[in-house]
Amino acid sequence: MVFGRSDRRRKAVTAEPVALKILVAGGFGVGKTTLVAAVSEIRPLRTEESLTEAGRPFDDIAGVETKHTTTVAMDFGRITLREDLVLYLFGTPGQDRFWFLWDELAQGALGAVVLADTRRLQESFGAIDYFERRGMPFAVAVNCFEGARRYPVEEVRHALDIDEQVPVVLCDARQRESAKEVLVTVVAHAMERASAQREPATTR
Ligand SMILES: Nc1nc2c(ncn2[C@@H]2O[C@H](COP(=O)(O)OP(=O)(O)OP(=O)(O)O)[C@@H](O)[C@H]2O)c(=O)[nH]1
Ligand SMILES: [Mg+2]
Repeated sequence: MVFGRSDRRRKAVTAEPVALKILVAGGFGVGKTTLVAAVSEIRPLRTEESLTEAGRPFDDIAGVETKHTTTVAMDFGRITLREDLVLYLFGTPGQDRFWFLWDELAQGALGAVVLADTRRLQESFGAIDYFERRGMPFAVAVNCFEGARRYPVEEVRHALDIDEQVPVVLCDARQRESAKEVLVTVVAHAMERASAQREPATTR
């Protein structure tokens, strides 16, 4: 009787999925909120505020003139990649004046997606610097906006001056499958890096 009960409990414990935290970062208006909403299986939490006339001197909407709102705290969503692997997604605010929130959002994260728009690559420099400096694994996802010229990933890598090991992929942040692929890339990259770091250094 007792054995049966503990056995059941053990089963329940092993069935618990692994939960990982992933950041969705990048500059202003690159599609972070869009990506989280596209993949989330729960209604995503958003913290959008209207872009106003008063904010015009600070909010550079050049290139994203159709944009009316901006994230002021974070986006939050969840996606089950496999039955034993759940990702919690935290989208960062894109504007410089919200940088102070990043350290809190980044705590405990396994890795990050840095979204980039090839028409405004410089928007995502700050996010790349941030993760490089902290040694947090990240992948760059080029969000292919309609009307934007397409560049080969190697050209984007060169323009962003990022390491060869950092994955660079093309995506459409509005498409669930495309956004999911980006997340799989980040998780795989972070896992690879973690296992490489665990391996003992080779002796020369
Ligand atoms: N055509 C096209 N439009 C997109 C795509 N991704 C986002 N958009 C649009 O671009 C605008 C910006 O998207 P958001 O998801 O709000 O960008 P964000 O990175 O969260 O912006 P901030 O939070 O203000 O930094 C929105 O109007 C989206 O509808 C895309 O892949 N293609
Ligand atoms: Mg946003």
